[in-house]
Amino acid sequence: MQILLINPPNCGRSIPEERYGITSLKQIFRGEPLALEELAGNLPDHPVRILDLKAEPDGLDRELSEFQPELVGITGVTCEANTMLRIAARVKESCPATVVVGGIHASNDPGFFNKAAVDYIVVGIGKKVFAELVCALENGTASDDEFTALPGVIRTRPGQQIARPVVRNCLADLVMERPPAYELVKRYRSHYILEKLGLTMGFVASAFGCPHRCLFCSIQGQTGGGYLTKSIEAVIRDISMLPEIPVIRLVDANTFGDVKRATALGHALLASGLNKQYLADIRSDTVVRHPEMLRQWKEAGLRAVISGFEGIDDASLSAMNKANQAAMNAEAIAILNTLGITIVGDFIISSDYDENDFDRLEKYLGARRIDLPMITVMTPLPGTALYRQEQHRISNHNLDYYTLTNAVTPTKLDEQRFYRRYAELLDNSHQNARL
Ligand code: B12
Ligand code: SF4
Repeated sequence: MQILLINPPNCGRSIPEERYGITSLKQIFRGEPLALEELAGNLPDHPVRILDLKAEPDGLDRELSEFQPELVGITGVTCEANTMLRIAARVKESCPATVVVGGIHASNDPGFFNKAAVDYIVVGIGKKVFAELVCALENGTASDDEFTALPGVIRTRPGQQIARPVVRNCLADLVMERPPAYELVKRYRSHYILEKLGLTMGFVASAFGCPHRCLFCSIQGQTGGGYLTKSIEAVIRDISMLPEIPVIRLVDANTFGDVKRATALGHALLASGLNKQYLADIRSDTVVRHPEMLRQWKEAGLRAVISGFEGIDDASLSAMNKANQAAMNAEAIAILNTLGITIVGDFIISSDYDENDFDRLEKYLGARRIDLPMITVMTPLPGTALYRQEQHRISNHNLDYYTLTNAVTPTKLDEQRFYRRYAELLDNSHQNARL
């Protein structure tokens, strides 16, 4: 079966830009569509192509007419969901392919895709079940009920309610014996650069899900709440498949969620002689409890960590169910500074922020060495616990704006003032930014 896997173009809309001409808050990121490479890696018996519209925004029509796919898979985050539907509709207009959507938005809010242009929605890790779905479609014998019996697969029924299936993924779903098909994005490689360093960067997944339950986070929808790790051999193998690439971003939500295994992985990276630099996500409490692990990872090549500090006081952390304290954040920053590990620090501002709140965060960032602060606006992403709590307050339901840089609930400050302060905060905190 001819299979085309599509990564949507950079999209998402910006209120500060559209209403107030503030362009600095719109973020453009680059990176390979690892989700699609993982899926393709488990389809060895089929001709598969990946179309990355982030690298090649005008490629859709050409690819559809040249390749004539029989099945199209589309991935995407929440701010890309409307675009995913537009791509699906374009596919249906131009060929008779079956359209399947998956990824973080489909996993958290599958009902959104219950539309005529979409045939199947895949909830969760998807690597194993997607191959099973392809097989069943190719055989052409399964009934709708049999398709729906595939765990995490939903047959769309536009106009009717569909329920989110209860999916709790397990290790077998990672199909880790089959590596990602990195070769399918070879033609796009030069696009996947870490601009700040001018270096090419490759993505490797070493873990899925997270053992924590932060209120705003959509990661739980990916695995059904579980935390699953690839074997150390599989991680080393995947990194080795990117020999020309000096920087590896471990794209896990939480690379260090199992400390024993993370320590073993650090040892293996050091012993492997791969000689790469790594970027990985870690919680601040893990840094504080296991500084020796970070020291060892630094030796193995850990250049930078991405850490969700999120708030600057215990009250805000507790309101987010972060299960962490401000003192942990402060101590982790000090440890990472001492170890010489670059810190990408995530902070979340709220639409309830007033002048005083902005002043406090600005002062906090000014007083600490956080090399690259990333500041987002608290966003009730559909499917999250925060969404269930805040849905009555949402004033903007257009998912194009769910980029985490727009306020989708009313701002306490005058809206223009809110975005001016937000832009100033970002500008000031990025004066000496480095990675
Ligand atoms: C790498 C990454 C990126 C890369 C994406 C590369 C690309 N696709 O082009 C870049 C840097 C471009 C990026 C951009 C953004 N990102 Co991002 N990103 C990530 C990150 C760190 C890893 C994603 C990943 O590659 N995982 C590994 C793969 C293998 O797993 P996966 O994506 O879940 O895919 C598996 C399954 O979901 C499933 N699946 C996925 N797609 C499909 C499709 C089909 C058909 C099927 C069957 C199955 C399937 O199969 C895959 C294999 O098992 C995640 C956090 C995380 N750990 O998940 C955030 C994350 C996905 N990003 C997020 C966000 C918000 C963004 C941005 C809006 C920017 C921002 N403010 O952070 C932009 C959006 C882009 C835009 N403006 O258009 C959020 C999404 C939240 C949400 N619900 O929307 C996340 C979860 C981080 C967070 N802050 O919470 N991101
Ligand atoms: S620790 Fe990070 S990945 Fe885990 S639930 Fe919280 S925000 Fe999400």
